[in-house]
Amino acid sequence: MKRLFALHAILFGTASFCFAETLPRVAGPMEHVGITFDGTSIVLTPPKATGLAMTRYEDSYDPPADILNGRAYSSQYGWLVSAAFVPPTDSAVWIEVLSQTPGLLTYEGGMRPMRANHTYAPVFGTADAPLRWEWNGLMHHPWFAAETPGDYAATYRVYIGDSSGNPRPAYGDDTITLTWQFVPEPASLVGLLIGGLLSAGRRR
Ligand SMILES: [Cu+2]
Repeated sequence: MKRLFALHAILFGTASFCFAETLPRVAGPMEHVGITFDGTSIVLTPPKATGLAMTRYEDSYDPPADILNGRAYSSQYGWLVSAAFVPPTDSAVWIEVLSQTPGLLTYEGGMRPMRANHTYAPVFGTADAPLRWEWNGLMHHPWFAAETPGDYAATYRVYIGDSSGNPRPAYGDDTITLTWQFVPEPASLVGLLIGGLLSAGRRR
């Protein structure tokens, strides 16, 4: 009887934890890629840290954030104005992925506290999304994710383009490479506990 009660307690604890955590987590400090325009060229400032951790949780999110379910992810990197500027007339700032590790997945985010309102739409080549993405000038933390443990990297070009994303060659661009590490986690504690209890029951 005691054993059964313990198992129920663990299952109940897990279920209530999952229901409470319906939004993706925002682990770690923000790491910004600074963006400005000096009148001639885009100028980027690298984030303070690189090789950021992607972490896989036992959470289950509701759509549209469910694209992160079962995957390791991070929203630490973000695009942010480093010095106020006005783009040239009839122009926009575009961010284009030039190369990336196969298996790196990216979804549209925004400001981290606003994550209940993010679209979680695929961007930067994920699920055949365009490689180019128009930046609206606000702080934007995309959701970077992966299914397989390993090292990940992506190189982006930030440039002045027209409303369709065609580069305007009169202006200079800048590039930045971001990196992540998805370190495999040990088997979940809850899974081990339940597995242990079940095998203990079978042994009887
Ligand atoms: Cu930020």
